[in-house]
Amino acid sequence: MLRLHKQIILPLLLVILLASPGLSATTILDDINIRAERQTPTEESLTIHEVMESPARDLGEALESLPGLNSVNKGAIANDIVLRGLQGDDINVFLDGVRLYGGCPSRMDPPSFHFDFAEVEQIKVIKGPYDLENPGSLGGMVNAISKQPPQRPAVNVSLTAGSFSLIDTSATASMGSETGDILGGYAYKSSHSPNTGDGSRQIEVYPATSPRSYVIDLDSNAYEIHTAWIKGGYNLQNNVRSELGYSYQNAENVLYPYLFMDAEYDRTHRVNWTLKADKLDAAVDAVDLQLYWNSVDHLMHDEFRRSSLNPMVAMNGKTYSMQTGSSTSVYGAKAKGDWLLGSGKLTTGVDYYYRNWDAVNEAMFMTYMPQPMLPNIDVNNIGAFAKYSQSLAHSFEIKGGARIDHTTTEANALTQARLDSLYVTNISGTNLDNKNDFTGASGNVQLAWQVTPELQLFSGIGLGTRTPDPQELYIGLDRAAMAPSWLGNPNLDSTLNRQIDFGAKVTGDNFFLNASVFYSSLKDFITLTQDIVVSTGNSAKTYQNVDATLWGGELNSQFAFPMDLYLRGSLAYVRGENEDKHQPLSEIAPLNGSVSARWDNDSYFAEITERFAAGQDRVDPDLSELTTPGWAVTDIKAGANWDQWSLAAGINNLFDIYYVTHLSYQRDPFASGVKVPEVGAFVYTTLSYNF
Ligand SMILES: [Cu+2]
Repeated sequence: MLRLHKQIILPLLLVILLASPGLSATTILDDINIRAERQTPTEESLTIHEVMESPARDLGEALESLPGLNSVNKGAIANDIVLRGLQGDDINVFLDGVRLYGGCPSRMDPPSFHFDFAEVEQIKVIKGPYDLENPGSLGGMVNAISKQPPQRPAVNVSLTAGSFSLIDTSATASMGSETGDILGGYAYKSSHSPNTGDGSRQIEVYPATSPRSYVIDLDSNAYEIHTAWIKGGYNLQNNVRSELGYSYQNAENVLYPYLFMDAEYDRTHRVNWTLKADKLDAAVDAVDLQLYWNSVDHLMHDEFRRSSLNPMVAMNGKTYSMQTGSSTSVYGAKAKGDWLLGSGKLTTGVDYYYRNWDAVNEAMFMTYMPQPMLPNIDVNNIGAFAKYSQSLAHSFEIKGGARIDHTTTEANALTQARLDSLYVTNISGTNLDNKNDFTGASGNVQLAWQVTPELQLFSGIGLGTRTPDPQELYIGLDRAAMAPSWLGNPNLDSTLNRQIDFGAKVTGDNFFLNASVFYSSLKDFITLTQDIVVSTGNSAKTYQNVDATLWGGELNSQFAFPMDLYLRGSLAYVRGENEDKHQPLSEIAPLNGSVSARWDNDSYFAEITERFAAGQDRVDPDLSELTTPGWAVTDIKAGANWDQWSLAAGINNLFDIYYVTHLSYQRDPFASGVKVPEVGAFVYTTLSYNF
C-alpha cells in the first residue's frame, strides 16, 4: 500500500496540494515541502511516478518538464539531454553514479538511452558546476537513481499503448527481507514512426527524390528496445549493505530521420557493485565503495534510405553506401567517506575511470576502405575531491569544496602519417600528436540563507572543467572532395567554466516558487569551426577553443487552490555568445516553459497543460544554423486510481499542431537540410498494477 502511494498517488498529489484537508492534501503538501526543504535553486528532481503518467518515451523527453532542461530529438526516441544550453560531454548523465557512454559518434545513443524508466525511482539534476564527486560536470549533472526493493514481495506491471502502435511495457518483481533482497525486471518498447502535425510520418520529412528519404514501409518499427535487469542486495549488518546489479539492453532498428543513417542495433551490458556502510562510529558517518563496468556495441548504416539504392552500392557487392560500427566500454571505481567534523560534514573521495572508444566507417565515396573514424581511443582519468558543509549562525549554511583530475588520452589507431596528411589544418597547427594529457582543478562555494521560514536565498560561485572528449580530439572522417571532412583537433585545451548563481525560494502552506539566475564565463569552450582547408587541399570542419558566455535563469512554481485545484508553471531562458567572434553560440533553446492546471481528488484527476517556446533568431553563422519560429501545444490527460490499479489516458498536442523545436535538426558537418518535426496529436493510455 505504501509502495502504491509512492508509485502512483504521489504524482497526482504533486500537482494537487492543499484544498481538501484530508489525507491527500497532507501527502501532496509533504511532497511539496520535501522539495522546498531539500532543494536549492540549482537542483531539480523528477520522480518516476510523474513520468509514468506521461507518454514520454525516454528520460530526455521526460526531463523536458523541468525548467532549464531541453532535449535534442533525432527521431521517435533517443532524446539527448540539454541543460542550460550545454549538452554532450559538457554535462554528466549517470545511473546510480555509473559513467556510461554511447557508442555512436553522432550521439544516436546518448547515455540516458541505455537504461529504462522502469529501472529508475528518481532523477536528480544539479545545474551548474556544483558536482564535485565526478570528473567533468562542467555544466551540471543528471543522476538517475534505481529502485530499491521493499522488505516484502512486490510486483509492478505497467502497460502503455498509444498512437502509431506505441507499446511501452515493463514488469518488475522483487523479494526482500532484513538480510537481503533481489529484484528483476524486463521492459519492452516499440513504435512506428509517429505522425507530425501535417499528417505525414516523421520519417517522411525528406522529399522522395532525396538520398536521405526512407525506402521502407511507413509501418516499420521506428525502434524496438528490450531491457532486462537483475539486482541483488545483501545486508551484512544493519548498517552495511552490498549490492550487485546487471542489465542487458538490445535496441534494434532505431530510425533517426535527423541523421543520414539509422541504427541496426545497440547492445549494452552494465554491471555495478556497491558497498555502503553507515554510522560506523561517532566520526565516520558513511563509507561508500563502487566498482562498475559497461559496454555498448553499435552499428548504423543507410540501408533504409534511398542513398543505399545507388547502383554503385550493388556493384561493390554492398547493401549500404555508408556504415559505421562502433564500440565503447568503461571501467570505473570510486571510494568515498563522509566524516563528521566540527558541526559540519566532510566528504572525501577518490575515483578512477577508463574508457575505450572505437569506430570504423566504410563509405562508397571512399571505395569502402575502412576508416578509423574513432581510432581506438583510450581515456584514463583519476581524480580526488573533498567538500565540506556546515550550518552557521543566523540561519546561514555554507558548503564548498575542490576536486583535482588528471586525464590521459591516446588514439591507438591514429598513425602519424594519417595525422600529417589529413588532420593538419590552419586551426590546429602542424605538430599533432595522438596522445594528450590534462590536469584540471574545479571547486565551488555555496551559501544559503534562510531569511524567514518562507524565504530562502541562495548564491553560488563555481569553477568546473572538462577535458576535450575523444571525438573532439581525434575523430577522422575523410570525405574527400564529396563534402567537408569531420576532423578532431588534438591540440584542444580543456574547457573551464567560471559560474555564479543566485536564487530565491519562497514556500508556503499551499505554494512553492523557485527563481534562479546564472552567469557562466566559458574559457576555451569547444565549438565546431567554419569550413577550413586541410593539408590534402580539401575542406573540413574541426573543433576549436573559443571564449564564450552563457547566462539565463529559470522560474518554477506550484500553487494549490480550494476545490482540489492545482496550478503549476515554469519558464526558462538561456543566451549563449561566442565572445571571440561576437556571434551567438549554436544549439541554444529559446525561451520556453509550460503552465498546467489540475483537478485531483486522490481517486480521479484531470489535467491540461500548455507547452510553449518562443522563436529563436540567435543562430551561429559558422554552422549555417537556421532560425526557428515559436510554438505552443496543448496536452490533456485524466486518470483514476483504485487500490493496486491505476489508469491514465491523454492526448498530447491535442490540436495536432505542426511544429519544430530549435534543437531538432542536424548542424554541420552532417547537416541533412531538414528540420525533424515534433509529434502531432498523440493518444495514449497507461494501465499499471502495483503490489
Ligand atoms: Cu550511430
